[in-house]
Amino acid sequence: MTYNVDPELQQPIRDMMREFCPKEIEPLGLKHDREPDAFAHDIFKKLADKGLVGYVMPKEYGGQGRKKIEYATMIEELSYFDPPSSLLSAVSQLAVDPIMNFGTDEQKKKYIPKAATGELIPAFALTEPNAGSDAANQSTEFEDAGDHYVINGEKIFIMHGDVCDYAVTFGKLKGDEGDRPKVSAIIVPSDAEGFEGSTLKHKMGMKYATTGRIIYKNVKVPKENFLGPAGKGFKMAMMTLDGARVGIAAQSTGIAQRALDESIKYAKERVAFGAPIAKLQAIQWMIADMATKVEAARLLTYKAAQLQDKGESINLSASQAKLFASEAANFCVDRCMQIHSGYGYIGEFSIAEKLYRDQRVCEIYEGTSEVQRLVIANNMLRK
Ligand code: COS
Repeated sequence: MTYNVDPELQQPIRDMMREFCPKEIEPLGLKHDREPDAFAHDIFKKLADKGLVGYVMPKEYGGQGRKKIEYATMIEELSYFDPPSSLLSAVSQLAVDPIMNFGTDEQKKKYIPKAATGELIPAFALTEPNAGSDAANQSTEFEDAGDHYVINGEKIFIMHGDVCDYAVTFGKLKGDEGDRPKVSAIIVPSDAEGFEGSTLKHKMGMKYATTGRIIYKNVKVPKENFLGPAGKGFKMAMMTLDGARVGIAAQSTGIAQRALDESIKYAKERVAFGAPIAKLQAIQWMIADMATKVEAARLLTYKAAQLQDKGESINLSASQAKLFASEAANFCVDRCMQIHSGYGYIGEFSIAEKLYRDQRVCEIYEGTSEVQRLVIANNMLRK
């Protein structure tokens, strides 16, 4: 039985996901994983129809209005069955978050309800070729042209940037040539002339929650799309990422748990030297370490989600959860592969190979492990 911090809220979600995902999601995921990189519209629709895309978006804007602890549980379970599917849901949440927290009423009404139902696919466009970990180093420019802005620039590694209907785009006002540009944000519809989204090919894992490049060539955007206060975009982005990191922690926990469960199953079945390999201490120690890391990852994730629900700062706890859970998942997929050996390395025999590929990016996106350590150290040292 998986540990819950709030059984009344969490267990029904687990039961529902364990019924829904093996039938409706996992088989589609396995199929798409063997195909060339393309957004899984069929899975996205199934998730949206089930309310799992607008899961924490407010009810008044067409979402389910769930708490963050419920969201973490849902993402963990979805990721257990199919990691890329958990991204299909989480990316819409990531992109809508700044609109929810900093948008005008008109912007919220226009952009959130259709994202909640999956009718529109949003993207969060922060990263640039020269602004990855150093996210403040934005080059994309918004030029004031009277009643609209003209956007020029390039974004890369943008989840769903290739298929999005609109991109919450970060950049700087033209003319800001300071060492540290004052970042602003604007909502850019993808059908605007000069907006070019494309798919980045041959991704290692998470293949059908696609990653894109966006080029903005003289894209005209009405001023009503400007998001939040001018020059406050960096803080808006960082606050959004704090929340998103809890989602990646939940996703990592789901992957780690799956790797553990697959390892236990295989270790009991596989006979070597006259007995199941689960009898060997070498295997038992791997299982023990995996189980302990999974549980610690889960608890850190729930702690951060509960603090979010209380409206407290999660800058520290989100980074701790994301760092630990993603590295725990790395440990678990690696040991899962080792336990399965040849049968793990070849995808036709087990899920170990797919888990191994899907996991790796959890230590990279929404801030690398090194960035999480930086955030944690900053929190410790300024006390
Ligand atoms: N919430 C609110 N405000 C924040 C914040 C947060 N989580 N993090 C930083 N800020 C504010 C600071 O308070 C500071 O404000 P003042 O200038 O008013 O003092 C300002 O932002 C700059 O903060 P800081 O100096 O800590 O920022 P750095 O440039 O050193 O950035 C890192 C630090 C590396 C942590 C940041 O750039 C980062 O998280 N990078 C990774 C980006 C990322 O995750 N990308 C993933 C891809 S997007 S899907």
